[in-house]
Amino acid sequence: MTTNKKLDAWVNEMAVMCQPDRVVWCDGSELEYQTMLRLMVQAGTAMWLDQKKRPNSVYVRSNPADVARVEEFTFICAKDKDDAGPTNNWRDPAEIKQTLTGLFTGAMKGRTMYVIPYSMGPIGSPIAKIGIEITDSPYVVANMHTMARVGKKVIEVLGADGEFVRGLHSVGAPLAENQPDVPWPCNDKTKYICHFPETREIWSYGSGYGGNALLGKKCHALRIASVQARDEGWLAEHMLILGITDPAGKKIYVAAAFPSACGKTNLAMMNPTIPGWKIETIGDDIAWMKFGPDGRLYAINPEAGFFGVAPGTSMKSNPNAMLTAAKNSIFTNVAVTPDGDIWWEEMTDAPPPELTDWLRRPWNPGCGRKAAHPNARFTTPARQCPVISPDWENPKGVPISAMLFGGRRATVVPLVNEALSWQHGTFLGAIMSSETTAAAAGKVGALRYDPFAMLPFCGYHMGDYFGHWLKVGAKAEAAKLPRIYYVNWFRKGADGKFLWPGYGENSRVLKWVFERVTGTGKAVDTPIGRLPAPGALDLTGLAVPEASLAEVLRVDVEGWTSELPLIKEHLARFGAKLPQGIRDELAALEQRLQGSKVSAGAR
Ligand code: O2Y
Ligand code: MN
Repeated sequence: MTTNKKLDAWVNEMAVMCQPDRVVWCDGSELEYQTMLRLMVQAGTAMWLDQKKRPNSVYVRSNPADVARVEEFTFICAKDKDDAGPTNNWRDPAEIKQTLTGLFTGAMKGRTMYVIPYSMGPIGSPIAKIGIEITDSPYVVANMHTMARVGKKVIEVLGADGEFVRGLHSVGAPLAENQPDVPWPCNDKTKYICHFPETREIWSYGSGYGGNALLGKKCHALRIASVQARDEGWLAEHMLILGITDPAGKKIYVAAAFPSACGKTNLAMMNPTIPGWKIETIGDDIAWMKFGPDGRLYAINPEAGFFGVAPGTSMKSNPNAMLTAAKNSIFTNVAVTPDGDIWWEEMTDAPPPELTDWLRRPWNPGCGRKAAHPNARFTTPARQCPVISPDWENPKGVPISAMLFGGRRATVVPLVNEALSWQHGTFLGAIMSSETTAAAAGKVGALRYDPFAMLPFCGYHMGDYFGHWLKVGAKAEAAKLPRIYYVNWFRKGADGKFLWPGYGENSRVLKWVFERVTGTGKAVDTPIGRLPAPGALDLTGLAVPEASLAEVLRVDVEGWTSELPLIKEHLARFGAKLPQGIRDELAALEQRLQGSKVSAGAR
């Protein structure tokens, strides 16, 4: 199985503790994937979809108590509480290991323990990292097959003394002898998603869903990797990666960070509306970036698939995601049609006349309930995406020319704003914010700061994370660093309607970014950064009133000024760990805003 003594010893130790009926080392083969699907169908976890409509695809319904990431049970277990910082839940590693050892003892009785060797990133890429996930869930094995590179080749690359991230996962539902299983085993009382940054370990107990259980994704590729990146001088970010090519064939690569529900997957695989321009997808969720020998930042997508949110995805909003998920996919918590296909809210203009909803109940359009869970997901191979980049598996990664930060802001924040420097861009990332929508808990329209969209995913103190970004910038040649932009597709007018059409029209903003980094785009200096000069944003053929375009690009000095106390309060959370560079940028912004009011008053 492996010549790696550390791996062998760890798997044996975990097997002794978890007491599974058998241990299976995953080889990553197609046969293994099919075996997992069949096991899930036999257990009632999954149902085959109509094989003509959705070839080789299944439909899975989870336990209603296990439908999303559980941030309240997610912990960073660093030795020093201060290393977890104010934005993470913390547990003492020794104490929580004791609790977890108690929970994991006998946790896999009656089940199979699967050992999944996986590579985050193309196998053997200098930017990729290896992990081993131990799990008692066939659903996790099947999803990991799609989301990561799994199997024998990984064991070969790991070799006798390679390092790996240790991930232990159990649904926390041992079976007594002859006890029948349930379709979605999980533990509805106890859940722990624990990260041990110092020892590069993840222990996840009680949930079988998404980010809680597919440990390569958020747990490894963001929380643990962000700590590795800090220690080794690179960046592990919650960012999509795309390539954009102009009509002359010149191509650049862009990475972009947005909080959930801001259309990251849509942007990653958009069809541009401007003639002659092309967008290609490298990744839709995570970017790992390291400096290449030429001094530029190179990015890989550590994942091999998309775990996309289904509701809202349609042939209108994201045709390329729909086409990707046409086959070889797993659909979780969506609704199912009488003829064996899937459906979710907004997938079609009119809903089908009858469905079975995600809770197995009959559903019809007038029944007043959602057919799919709002966090219903499709797991689908990235290689099937019609606009996947030919470079998406390039082991060297792709050179990043620009980074976008963004949020959902109805007011104040303009369509696009170029940072004045890497330090200013880091400041813009640090103050990223979104207004909460009716779907989120809490007050509608309240500002939620989500620095770099990493709030739930940074494995260490967020103040140190800002410091790491500044250090990365300081050690690089400034001209070779990506330029940083803050974008906002969601600004609204006085009538409460969106000022900017979004979706494929966002390619106009990407075109300006392209032209800025390649030297032809014109900009004007403003107190908040550089905005497109008059005429610099290509608006040809765009049916949007002049007044809306003026408003979406307006620098709202009053609005920014009245937001300063909120920004200060947000940054104060990081106490003494807030880097001087961020303090300086805050002071500089305040001064520029003040100065612009004085000069406006003098005019
Ligand atoms: O609910 C989950 O477990 C999935 S969360 C997720 C999945 C794919 C991409 N991004 C996210 C996220 O929360 O950022
Ligand atoms: Mn994400």
